Amino acid sequence: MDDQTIYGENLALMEDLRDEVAASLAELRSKMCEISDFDPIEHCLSRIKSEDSMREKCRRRNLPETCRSALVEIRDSIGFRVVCAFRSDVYLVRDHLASMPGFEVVAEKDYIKNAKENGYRSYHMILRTTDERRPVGCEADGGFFVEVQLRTISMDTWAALEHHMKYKKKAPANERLIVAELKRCADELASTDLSMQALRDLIMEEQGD
Ligand code: 0O2
Repeated sequence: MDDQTIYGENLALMEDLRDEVAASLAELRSKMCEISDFDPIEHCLSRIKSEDSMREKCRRRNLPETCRSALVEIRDSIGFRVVCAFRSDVYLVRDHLASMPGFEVVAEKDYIKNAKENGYRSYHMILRTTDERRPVGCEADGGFFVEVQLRTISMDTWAALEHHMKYKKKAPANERLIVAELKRCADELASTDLSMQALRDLIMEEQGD
């Protein structure tokens, strides 16, 4: 393994970018609490992908373990997971991120409206810096990427459990049954998310919010 970090000289700038997006989300939260007394974000996690995970992902994708692979080919070196109580909040946060100065949206996948076959639901965005901040030492012709996964609490609970099963070294004996049950639960949770959203809309409407 290289002695040098796979991110080369970019790590400090990546940390600044992560802090900037986190600060923007914190700003949105306080603004929304002031306006409507409703925090759109239940919790938010962010990370710079660890050296080991990034190298492992390069190998999984048959890419050389280089700074270029980590910052140009792979787009989740900086990652956020934003968990919201309600579906509409997911889209509110999405709109906020899409209008952040200094960033553009380069890809989006709405696995909430178009759930994956296994039941996975989440809204994925890839943002990229549009200002002068670009990775150095890896022939990047664009900015830094930031991956954001947005979901409701129930989608998050489901994804964590499904991830746990998928990455277990030994497949469970009753895997087919578990996969089917997970799918059923995902659909039930999605239906409850919709009911909760309708209830919230009703309550807010009656209160004239
Ligand atoms: P890791 O090791 O978690 O980083 P892209 O990253 O866009 O180039 P892809 O696979 O098209 O590649 O992206 P997609 O579908 O947007 O998925 C990105 C990430 O979402 C995945 O990371 C997972 O963390 C999560 N994800 C996607 N599908 C599922 C799913 O079915 N179940 C769960 N639990 N999580 C999922 P990676 O890239 O797989 O790897």
